[in-house]
Amino acid sequence: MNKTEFPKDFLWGTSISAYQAEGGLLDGGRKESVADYSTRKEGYADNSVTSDFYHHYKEDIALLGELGAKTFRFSLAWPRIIPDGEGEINPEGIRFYHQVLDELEKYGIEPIVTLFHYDLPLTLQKKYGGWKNRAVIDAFVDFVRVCLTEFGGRIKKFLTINEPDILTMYGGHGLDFAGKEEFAETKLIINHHFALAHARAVRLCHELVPDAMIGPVFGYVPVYPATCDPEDVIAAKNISDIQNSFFQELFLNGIYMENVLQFYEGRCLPPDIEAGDMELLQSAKSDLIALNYYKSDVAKACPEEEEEREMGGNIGGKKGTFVYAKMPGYYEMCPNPMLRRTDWDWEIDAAGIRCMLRDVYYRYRLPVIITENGVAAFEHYEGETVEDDYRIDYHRKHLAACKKAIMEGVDLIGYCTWTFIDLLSTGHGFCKRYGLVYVNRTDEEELDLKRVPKKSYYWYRDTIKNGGADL
Ligand code: BGP
Repeated sequence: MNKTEFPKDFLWGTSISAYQAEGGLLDGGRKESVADYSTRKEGYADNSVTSDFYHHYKEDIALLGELGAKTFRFSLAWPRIIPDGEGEINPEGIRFYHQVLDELEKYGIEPIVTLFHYDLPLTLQKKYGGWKNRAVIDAFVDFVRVCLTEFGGRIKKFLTINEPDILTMYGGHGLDFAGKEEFAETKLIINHHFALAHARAVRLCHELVPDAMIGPVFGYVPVYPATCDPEDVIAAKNISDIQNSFFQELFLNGIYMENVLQFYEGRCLPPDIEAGDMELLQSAKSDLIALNYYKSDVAKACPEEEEEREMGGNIGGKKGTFVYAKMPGYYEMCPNPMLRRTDWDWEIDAAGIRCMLRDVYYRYRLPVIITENGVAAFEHYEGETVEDDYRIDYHRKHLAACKKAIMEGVDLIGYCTWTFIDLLSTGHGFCKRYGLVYVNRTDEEELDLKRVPKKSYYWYRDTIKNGGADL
């Protein structure tokens, strides 16, 4: 391969998830999921209609075709395929995804499919209390079996659980259905169950669809030390181990990092490791690693006698309102004076994606794919299009950094922008937009849901066409 170019078969793509884009909540036999509750927030749209991909998929995939996308990363909604989470399969749900796959095939677009993107069927939450109960792992594996059997002939890249790291660190997304305290106490148990569910899905995929690839999805956030003071370097390592390496080691190597388990001692219950668990985790060998990248962090040392401070997210998109966490004896997070931030205080850092790619690839030596990368903004459509030059700038710089990582030897097989069409943000309704394609609605009103390609859509189309030659 000529290392100064993107590989010829590079998977240029874009991404959505079911609960954030589909809508059609009770259409076609789908039943409720925890996401249908966790997205109900005063002043914001919920997931009942969102971008209505469920009814617009043909039009949307035609736009994907015009974009020249080589891949489309989406998720299969568990409550659409097995509405109660276990037991009866819903033929209409299966049919819907076959129709989506038909459309993708028409345009020669390869599907990359996430098996769990936060939409746990509500029945499982009510019956078992959610992921903290091992019964949910069995139900998930049965769901995966259905997906592999039904779609394994057509889908050759599967991803297991979206961002177990971000879920464990910050909760939400229905994991705290029974209350934030319960989640805080059981988070390592839930994460252990995610890891077991992942491992069983990997093994099942290898057994049922041996020509497919399967792997985890991490939400990796590189951490820089605030200064070259060795204590700041240790602080950055502390938080990076807690939020990044701990999960990669568990999901990819079946190992628990002792320093991170020590950190959690007294803060929450330990993982409920049973006989055979670690062997199972170690036996499940992933074929690829999917990475979602948005931002980097900065940490400095935090003396033991300081007071602990919880992270406070900037929910409303009012710049400067983010509250940085402080963990005495471990780290204090702080802003990066070298970087610009979005309205939601997410640092814009193209070099960070290169740091991440080199770190992950050279540690695990598996093909990597970027399944999410993008920038959010408040946007309005007035007239012809949306002039999102900042998004073009963001993707151009991040792709250029990816190209450098490829030149440095990283086996990066693809890049998906987050998102294809505007959709519901995980925490901030519809006004926090990431799309290459504007969807005409607001948090308050559904409007006509018209699709309007933004300026970034046309830029990405040209970039795909010339194979990233201008990057
Ligand atoms: C990732 C999730 C996505 C997505 C993205 C942006 O963690 O995988 O589902 O939404 O973050 O986050 P947000 O919507 O909160 O801006």
